[in-house]
Amino acid sequence: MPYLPAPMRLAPPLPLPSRAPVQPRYALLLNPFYPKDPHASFGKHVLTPTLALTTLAATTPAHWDVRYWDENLLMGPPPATPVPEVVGISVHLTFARRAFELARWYRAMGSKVILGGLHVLSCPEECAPHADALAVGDGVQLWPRILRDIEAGRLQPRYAATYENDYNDDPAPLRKILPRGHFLTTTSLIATRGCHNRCGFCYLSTDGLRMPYRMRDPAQIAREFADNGEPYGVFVDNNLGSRPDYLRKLCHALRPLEKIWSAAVSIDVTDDASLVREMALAGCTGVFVGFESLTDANLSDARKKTPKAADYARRVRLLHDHGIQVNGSFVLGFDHDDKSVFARTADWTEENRLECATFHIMTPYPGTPLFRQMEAEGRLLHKDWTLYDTAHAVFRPKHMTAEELEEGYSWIYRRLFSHSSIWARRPEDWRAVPAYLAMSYLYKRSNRLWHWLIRHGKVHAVWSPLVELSRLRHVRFRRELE
Ligand code: B12
Ligand code: SF4
Repeated sequence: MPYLPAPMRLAPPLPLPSRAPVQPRYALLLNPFYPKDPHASFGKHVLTPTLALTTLAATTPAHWDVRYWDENLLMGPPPATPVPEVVGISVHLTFARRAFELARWYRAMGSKVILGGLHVLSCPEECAPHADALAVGDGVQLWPRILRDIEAGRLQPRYAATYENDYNDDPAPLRKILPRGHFLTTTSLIATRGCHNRCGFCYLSTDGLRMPYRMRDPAQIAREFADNGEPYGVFVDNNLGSRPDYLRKLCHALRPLEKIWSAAVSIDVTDDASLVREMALAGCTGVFVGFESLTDANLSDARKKTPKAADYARRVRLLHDHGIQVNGSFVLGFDHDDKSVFARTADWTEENRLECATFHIMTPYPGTPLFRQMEAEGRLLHKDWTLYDTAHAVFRPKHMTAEELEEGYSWIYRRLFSHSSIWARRPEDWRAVPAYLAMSYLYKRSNRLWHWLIRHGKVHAVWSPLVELSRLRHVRFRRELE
């Protein structure tokens, strides 16, 4: 069994509710605990913070005191005193149960609890009994309205907003509320929302979610990146490459910063080699690509508009030739997958020297076309959302059993994190090999170290020198490319 200490598995116990008085105009924003998958690196949970809470913080009126607590930083349960007047909790389906527990605890102390986030959007009825008010959709528009209504004593049970306003009107996230030392970088950036695709398994195809592709002014993004003072930024956009013309403009704005960054893009970003070159020159050192499957029939079942799987290898090579590492994301358990999918996917990942790969057991998120299909076919095994974490089989696959799917998932992670696989995937350019090996071993094979670093708030201190070295190496590489 891989290393999984209790603090990575179990939420911290909550003490008895405090009897202290409620502190007016104090709002606490919470990211609840979720159990970690021991097959993957613990590092990914402290790579960079979600922007949900910092974005809300930026919209909080100046006369409110706003604070942040992320239970996944292993600093214990959120503070009970002073008792906040308002507690805002971000709810995803995997940690909905914990979010409800926290809501009960704070409500017992007299706080008003506001629930928002993806799970509130897809399952509002389930969330409603646990909240004084629900925020369904874009919190940037809703949070200040909710606080105003609380001040005026007219809080409504439900607020709703779509994602159709001008994205340039959103304020920059308030990153200064974050405990910097606890993240590899606090520069999570978001330049766009939405995606040109609507894959049947993706939360973007949730009923009622209206999110056209919206883009922010590239100059504003570059300013945020510069202002936060970190050498490395992570774009948390669903797909930074949905509009190549926009990505090109963004790259022009980022290039003078001489910083490095990574982003999720769909593989069609490689349709135009000159765009890949612009990305490299602007500091892109890694992309997270949702290949999803190497079987075209699976991709068309999912309604993903994507190049043929046979062309993936050439496209990966184009990214590598520009010094861009590839973290491939694969979904396992599609209807055309049988037990051979695990070895085939692992072999392909090694043959094409993907520096990193992330695997997900196919998971039907409530409200999506995939969920409706599985429910109609009677293939859902249960609705215990805590297990809807892409590490468990929650449906009956077509060509294997649920147990075989989970075993295959565990096997493929073990294989990809093995010494021989790490070595097989080393870059062809020998100058890049030492840094690749150092990063791979520290990221993939050091969960004990990660646990220690997270517990002691040392993530930033220990990783910073390595990140700065990567930046300097990339700046040299850019000079050669120019
Ligand atoms: C950063 C990130 C992470 C980080 C941090 C996660 C965390 N919770 O701390 C890391 C890398 C650790 C991570 C891990 C995982 N993640 Co993740 N992650 C993201 C990512 C890329 C960005 C989140 C973000 O910052 N969005 C930007 C903010 C501004 O948008 P938002 O979160 O939607 O918030 C807005 C509204 O929802 C609302 N809102 C949100 N909260 C609240 C609260 C209140 C009070 C109010 C008023 C409003 C409000 O207002 C905000 C502004 O509009 C998203 C994809 C995406 N682009 O959103 C996936 C995503 C959230 N992750 C996802 C998944 C599946 C996972 C994993 C399970 C994957 C895995 N197998 O490892 C893990 C485990 C986490 C878990 N168990 O939940 C899915 C969730 C799907 C679902 N339906 O629940 C997403 C949507 C990706 C996807 N395309 O499928 N993730
Ligand atoms: S390409 Fe990715 S982000 Fe876009 S809809 Fe499909 S899964 Fe979601």
